[in-house]
Amino acid sequence: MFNIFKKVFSKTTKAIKEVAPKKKKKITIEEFEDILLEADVNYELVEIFLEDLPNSIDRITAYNRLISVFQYKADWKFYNGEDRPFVDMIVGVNGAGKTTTIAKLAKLYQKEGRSVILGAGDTFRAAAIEQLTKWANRLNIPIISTKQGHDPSAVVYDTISSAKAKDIDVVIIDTAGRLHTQTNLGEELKKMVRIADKAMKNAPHRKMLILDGTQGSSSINQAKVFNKMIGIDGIIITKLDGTAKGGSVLSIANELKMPIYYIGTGESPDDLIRFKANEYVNTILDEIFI
Ligand SMILES: Nc1nc2c(ncn2[C@@H]2O[C@H](COP(=O)(O)OP(=O)(O)OP(=O)(O)O)[C@@H](O)[C@H]2O)c(=O)[nH]1
Ligand SMILES: [Mg+2]
Repeated sequence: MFNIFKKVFSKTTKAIKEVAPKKKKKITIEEFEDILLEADVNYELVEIFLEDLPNSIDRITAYNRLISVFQYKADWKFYNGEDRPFVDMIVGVNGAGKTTTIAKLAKLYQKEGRSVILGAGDTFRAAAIEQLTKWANRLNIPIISTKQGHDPSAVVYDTISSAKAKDIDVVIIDTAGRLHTQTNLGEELKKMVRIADKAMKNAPHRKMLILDGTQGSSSINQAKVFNKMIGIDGIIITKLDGTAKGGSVLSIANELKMPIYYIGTGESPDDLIRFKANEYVNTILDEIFI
Protein backbone atom coordinates (compact mmCIF):
# COMPACT_ATOMS: atom_id res chain seq x y z
CA MET A 1 0.00 0.00 0.00
CA PHE A 2 1.12 3.54 -0.73
CA ASN A 3 2.59 5.00 2.46
CA ILE A 4 2.42 8.77 2.77
CA PHE A 5 4.89 8.81 5.68
CA LYS A 6 7.48 7.08 3.48
CA LYS A 7 7.00 9.75 0.83
CA VAL A 8 7.15 12.70 3.22
CA PHE A 9 10.28 11.48 4.99
CA SER A 10 12.04 10.27 1.84
CA LYS A 11 14.83 12.87 2.12
CA THR A 12 15.44 11.87 5.72
CA THR A 13 15.51 8.16 4.91
CA LYS A 14 17.86 8.87 2.00
CA ALA A 15 20.25 10.58 4.43
CA ILE A 16 19.99 7.56 6.75
CA LYS A 17 20.83 5.24 3.84
CA GLU A 18 24.06 7.12 3.35
CA VAL A 19 25.32 6.19 6.80
CA ALA A 20 23.57 2.79 6.92
CA PRO A 21 23.46 1.47 3.34
CA LYS A 22 22.60 -2.12 4.23
CA LYS A 23 19.52 -3.19 6.18
CA LYS A 24 20.29 -5.61 9.00
CA LYS A 25 18.64 -7.67 11.73
CA LYS A 26 20.75 -5.99 14.39
CA ILE A 27 22.88 -2.86 14.43
CA THR A 28 25.65 -1.71 16.73
CA ILE A 29 25.23 1.12 19.19
CA GLU A 30 27.64 3.23 17.07
CA GLU A 31 25.55 2.67 13.95
CA PHE A 32 22.41 3.68 15.85
CA GLU A 33 24.15 6.85 17.03
CA ASP A 34 25.32 7.77 13.50
CA ILE A 35 21.85 7.26 12.06
CA LEU A 36 20.14 9.40 14.68
CA LEU A 37 22.62 12.24 14.37
CA GLU A 38 22.42 12.12 10.57
CA ALA A 39 18.63 12.57 10.80
CA ASP A 40 19.12 15.67 12.98
CA VAL A 41 18.06 14.22 16.33
CA ASN A 42 19.75 16.56 18.80
CA TYR A 43 22.82 15.27 20.59
CA GLU A 44 21.41 15.21 24.14
CA LEU A 45 18.47 13.11 23.02
CA VAL A 46 20.74 10.70 21.13
CA GLU A 47 22.64 10.20 24.39
CA ILE A 48 19.37 9.45 26.20
CA PHE A 49 18.34 6.95 23.51
CA LEU A 50 21.69 5.15 23.79
CA GLU A 51 21.75 4.96 27.59
CA ASP A 52 22.24 1.39 28.91
CA LEU A 53 21.68 -0.19 25.50
CA PRO A 54 23.46 -3.46 24.72
CA ASN A 55 26.15 -3.32 21.99
CA SER A 56 23.88 -4.92 19.47
CA ILE A 57 20.36 -3.54 19.02
CA ASP A 58 17.34 -5.16 17.41
CA ARG A 59 14.32 -3.43 15.91
CA ILE A 60 12.05 -3.80 18.94
CA THR A 61 14.63 -2.25 21.25
CA ALA A 62 15.14 0.67 18.87
CA TYR A 63 11.36 1.10 18.43
CA ASN A 64 10.73 1.23 22.18
CA ARG A 65 13.40 3.89 22.63
CA LEU A 66 12.19 6.16 19.82
CA ILE A 67 8.46 5.86 20.53
CA SER A 68 9.01 6.75 24.21
CA VAL A 69 9.26 10.49 23.44
CA PHE A 70 5.67 10.63 22.17
CA GLN A 71 3.99 10.69 25.56
CA TYR A 72 1.62 13.50 24.68
CA LYS A 73 -1.11 12.31 22.38
CA ALA A 74 -3.21 14.57 20.20
CA ASP A 75 -6.61 15.25 21.75
CA TRP A 76 -9.47 14.93 19.25
CA LYS A 77 -12.27 15.47 21.83
CA PHE A 78 -13.40 18.64 20.13
CA TYR A 79 -14.62 16.49 17.29
CA ASN A 80 -17.67 15.77 19.46
CA GLY A 81 -18.73 19.31 18.74
CA GLU A 82 -19.21 20.25 22.40
CA ASP A 83 -17.46 23.58 21.97
CA ARG A 84 -19.15 25.23 19.05
CA PRO A 85 -17.69 27.06 17.29
CA PHE A 86 -14.33 25.44 17.90
CA VAL A 87 -11.62 28.08 17.71
CA ASP A 88 -8.13 27.29 16.38
CA MET A 89 -5.53 30.04 16.69
CA ILE A 90 -2.41 29.62 14.57
CA VAL A 91 0.90 31.15 15.69
CA GLY A 92 4.56 30.94 14.68
CA VAL A 93 7.56 32.85 13.37
CA ASN A 94 7.70 34.53 9.95
CA GLY A 95 7.47 32.15 7.05
CA ALA A 96 6.90 29.01 9.15
CA GLY A 97 3.85 28.17 7.05
CA LYS A 98 0.96 29.54 9.13
CA THR A 99 -1.23 30.93 6.37
CA THR A 100 -0.74 27.94 4.05
CA THR A 101 -1.46 25.55 6.93
CA ILE A 102 -4.69 27.42 7.69
CA ALA A 103 -5.87 26.75 4.13
CA LYS A 104 -4.94 23.08 4.53
CA LEU A 105 -6.70 22.79 7.90
CA ALA A 106 -9.79 24.46 6.48
CA LYS A 107 -9.82 21.95 3.65
CA LEU A 108 -9.51 19.03 6.08
CA TYR A 109 -12.43 20.35 8.13
CA GLN A 110 -14.47 20.79 4.96
CA LYS A 111 -13.76 17.20 3.95
CA GLU A 112 -15.15 16.13 7.32
CA GLY A 113 -18.33 18.05 6.60
CA ARG A 114 -17.60 20.96 8.96
CA SER A 115 -18.29 24.57 8.14
CA VAL A 116 -15.34 26.92 8.55
CA ILE A 117 -14.71 30.67 8.84
CA LEU A 118 -11.29 32.34 8.69
CA GLY A 119 -10.10 35.37 10.65
CA ALA A 120 -7.32 37.38 8.96
CA GLY A 121 -5.48 38.23 12.18
CA ASP A 122 -2.19 39.05 10.48
CA THR A 123 -2.74 42.78 10.05
CA PHE A 124 1.01 43.42 10.36
CA ARG A 125 2.62 42.13 7.17
CA ALA A 126 1.77 43.75 3.85
CA ALA A 127 -0.26 41.41 1.63
CA ALA A 128 -1.03 38.94 4.44
CA ILE A 129 -4.75 39.73 4.31
CA GLU A 130 -4.87 39.27 0.52
CA GLN A 131 -2.98 35.98 0.78
CA LEU A 132 -5.54 34.52 3.20
CA THR A 133 -8.46 36.02 1.25
CA LYS A 134 -7.24 34.25 -1.88
CA TRP A 135 -7.27 30.93 -0.06
CA ALA A 136 -10.74 31.65 1.37
CA ASN A 137 -12.09 32.37 -2.11
CA ARG A 138 -10.43 29.31 -3.57
CA LEU A 139 -11.94 27.10 -0.86
CA ASN A 140 -15.24 28.97 -0.85
CA ILE A 141 -15.02 29.87 2.84
CA PRO A 142 -16.12 33.12 4.51
CA ILE A 143 -13.39 35.36 5.92
CA ILE A 144 -13.40 38.29 8.35
CA SER A 145 -10.69 40.90 7.84
CA THR A 146 -9.78 44.50 8.47
CA LYS A 147 -7.24 46.96 7.05
CA GLN A 148 -3.51 46.47 7.42
CA GLY A 149 -2.25 48.05 10.62
CA HIS A 150 -5.59 47.74 12.41
CA ASP A 151 -6.07 45.88 15.70
CA PRO A 152 -6.13 42.11 15.02
CA SER A 153 -8.06 41.55 18.26
CA ALA A 154 -11.08 43.15 16.62
CA VAL A 155 -10.78 40.54 13.85
CA VAL A 156 -10.70 37.79 16.46
CA TYR A 157 -13.83 39.14 18.15
CA ASP A 158 -15.71 39.65 14.90
CA THR A 159 -14.81 36.26 13.46
CA ILE A 160 -15.98 34.37 16.56
CA SER A 161 -19.16 36.48 16.74
CA SER A 162 -19.87 35.84 13.08
CA ALA A 163 -19.36 32.08 13.54
CA LYS A 164 -21.85 32.10 16.42
CA ALA A 165 -24.40 34.09 14.44
CA LYS A 166 -24.07 31.89 11.34
CA ASP A 167 -23.81 28.63 13.30
CA ILE A 168 -20.38 27.77 11.86
CA ASP A 169 -18.45 24.79 13.27
CA VAL A 170 -14.84 25.96 13.21
CA VAL A 171 -13.02 29.31 13.42
CA ILE A 172 -9.39 29.50 12.30
CA ILE A 173 -7.44 32.64 13.19
CA ASP A 174 -4.27 33.67 11.36
CA THR A 175 -1.68 35.75 13.22
CA ALA A 176 1.36 37.81 12.26
CA GLY A 177 4.71 36.02 12.19
CA ARG A 178 6.79 37.22 15.09
CA LEU A 179 10.17 36.90 16.67
CA HIS A 180 10.68 36.87 20.40
CA THR A 181 12.48 40.20 20.16
CA GLN A 182 9.27 41.83 18.97
CA THR A 183 7.71 42.46 22.38
CA ASN A 184 4.84 44.52 21.01
CA LEU A 185 3.82 41.62 18.80
CA GLY A 186 3.98 39.36 21.86
CA GLU A 187 1.62 41.70 23.70
CA GLU A 188 -0.62 41.75 20.66
CA LEU A 189 -0.83 37.97 20.69
CA LYS A 190 -1.74 37.92 24.39
CA LYS A 191 -4.46 40.45 23.72
CA MET A 192 -5.87 38.35 20.88
CA VAL A 193 -6.15 35.40 23.27
CA ARG A 194 -7.87 37.59 25.90
CA ILE A 195 -10.35 38.98 23.41
CA ALA A 196 -11.13 35.53 22.01
CA ASP A 197 -12.14 34.48 25.53
CA LYS A 198 -14.38 37.57 25.75
CA ALA A 199 -16.09 36.63 22.47
CA MET A 200 -16.56 33.04 23.63
CA LYS A 201 -15.65 31.50 27.00
CA ASN A 202 -12.58 29.23 26.72
CA ALA A 203 -11.70 30.33 23.19
CA PRO A 204 -9.26 29.88 21.58
CA HIS A 205 -9.67 26.17 22.23
CA ARG A 206 -6.39 25.27 20.55
CA LYS A 207 -3.37 27.50 20.20
CA MET A 208 -1.37 25.73 17.55
CA LEU A 209 2.27 26.49 16.98
CA ILE A 210 3.58 26.10 13.45
CA LEU A 211 7.20 24.97 13.28
CA ASP A 212 9.24 24.97 10.09
CA GLY A 213 10.52 21.41 9.67
CA THR A 214 13.48 22.53 7.58
CA GLN A 215 14.90 24.25 10.66
CA GLY A 216 15.23 20.90 12.39
CA SER A 217 15.98 20.76 16.09
CA SER A 218 16.83 24.47 16.18
CA SER A 219 13.14 25.45 16.16
CA ILE A 220 12.76 24.19 19.73
CA ASN A 221 13.85 27.44 21.35
CA GLN A 222 11.27 29.43 19.41
CA ALA A 223 8.62 27.05 20.58
CA LYS A 224 9.58 27.61 24.20
CA VAL A 225 9.27 31.38 23.75
CA PHE A 226 5.76 31.07 22.31
CA ASN A 227 4.75 28.65 25.01
CA LYS A 228 5.87 31.06 27.71
CA MET A 229 4.06 33.90 26.00
CA ILE A 230 0.58 32.39 25.50
CA GLY A 231 0.72 28.67 26.35
CA ILE A 232 0.73 26.37 23.33
CA ASP A 233 -1.68 23.41 23.08
CA GLY A 234 -0.24 21.60 20.10
CA ILE A 235 2.21 21.63 17.24
CA ILE A 236 2.08 21.39 13.48
CA ILE A 237 5.40 20.79 11.73
CA THR A 238 5.51 22.03 8.13
CA LYS A 239 7.81 21.41 5.15
CA LEU A 240 8.90 17.95 6.26
CA ASP A 241 8.72 16.96 2.58
CA GLY A 242 11.65 19.24 1.80
CA THR A 243 14.17 18.27 4.45
CA ALA A 244 16.56 15.53 5.52
CA LYS A 245 16.13 16.69 9.12
CA GLY A 246 13.10 14.52 9.81
CA GLY A 247 14.65 13.11 12.98
CA SER A 248 14.07 16.49 14.60
CA VAL A 249 10.45 15.44 15.13
CA LEU A 250 11.81 13.24 17.95
CA SER A 251 13.71 16.16 19.50
CA ILE A 252 10.68 18.45 19.24
CA ALA A 253 8.37 15.89 20.90
CA ASN A 254 10.90 15.17 23.64
CA GLU A 255 11.69 18.79 24.48
CA LEU A 256 8.28 20.38 24.20
CA LYS A 257 6.14 17.65 25.74
CA MET A 258 3.09 18.58 23.71
CA PRO A 259 1.15 16.75 21.05
CA ILE A 260 2.07 17.00 17.38
CA TYR A 261 -1.28 17.18 15.61
CA TYR A 262 -0.41 17.43 11.95
CA ILE A 263 2.52 17.56 9.58
CA GLY A 264 2.79 19.53 6.36
CA THR A 265 3.67 17.41 3.35
CA GLY A 266 3.74 19.94 0.49
CA GLU A 267 2.42 23.30 -0.70
CA SER A 268 -1.09 22.46 -1.90
CA PRO A 269 -4.23 22.58 0.31
CA ASP A 270 -4.37 18.77 0.43
CA ASP A 271 -0.86 18.48 1.85
CA LEU A 272 -1.59 18.13 5.57
CA ILE A 273 -1.89 14.81 7.39
CA ARG A 274 -2.49 13.77 10.97
CA PHE A 275 0.79 12.88 12.63
CA LYS A 276 1.02 9.23 13.69
CA ALA A 277 3.98 8.47 15.94
CA ASN A 278 4.08 4.73 15.22
CA GLU A 279 4.04 5.23 11.44
CA TYR A 280 6.75 7.85 11.72
CA VAL A 281 9.03 5.65 13.86
CA ASN A 282 8.44 2.65 11.62
CA THR A 283 9.29 4.70 8.53
CA ILE A 284 12.73 5.36 10.01
CA LEU A 285 13.24 1.81 11.26
CA ASP A 286 12.20 0.28 7.91
CA GLU A 287 15.30 1.91 6.45
CA ILE A 288 17.59 0.36 9.05
CA PHE A 289 16.28 -3.11 9.84
CA ILE A 290 15.35 -6.08 7.67
N1 LIG B 1 7.20 22.19 0.76
C1 LIG B 1 6.37 22.75 1.65
N2 LIG B 1 6.21 24.08 1.66
C2 LIG B 1 5.37 24.63 2.57
C3 LIG B 1 4.68 23.84 3.53
N3 LIG B 1 3.95 24.67 4.30
C4 LIG B 1 4.18 25.93 3.85
N4 LIG B 1 5.05 25.92 2.81
C5 LIG B 1 5.56 27.09 2.05
O1 LIG B 1 6.23 27.97 2.94
C6 LIG B 1 6.11 29.32 2.50
C7 LIG B 1 5.63 30.21 3.63
O2 LIG B 1 4.32 29.87 3.96
P1 LIG B 1 3.28 30.86 4.62
O3 LIG B 1 2.04 30.08 4.86
O4 LIG B 1 3.14 32.13 3.85
O5 LIG B 1 4.01 31.17 6.01
P2 LIG B 1 3.57 32.16 7.18
O6 LIG B 1 4.00 31.54 8.45
O7 LIG B 1 2.13 32.50 7.06
O8 LIG B 1 4.49 33.44 6.86
P3 LIG B 1 4.29 34.95 7.38
O9 LIG B 1 2.87 35.31 7.14
O10 LIG B 1 5.26 35.74 6.56
O11 LIG B 1 4.67 34.95 8.82
C8 LIG B 1 5.16 29.28 1.31
O12 LIG B 1 5.90 29.33 0.13
C9 LIG B 1 4.46 27.94 1.45
O13 LIG B 1 4.01 27.42 0.22
C10 LIG B 1 4.88 22.40 3.50
O14 LIG B 1 4.34 21.62 4.31
N5 LIG B 1 5.74 21.92 2.53
MG1 LIG C 1 1.14 34.31 7.00
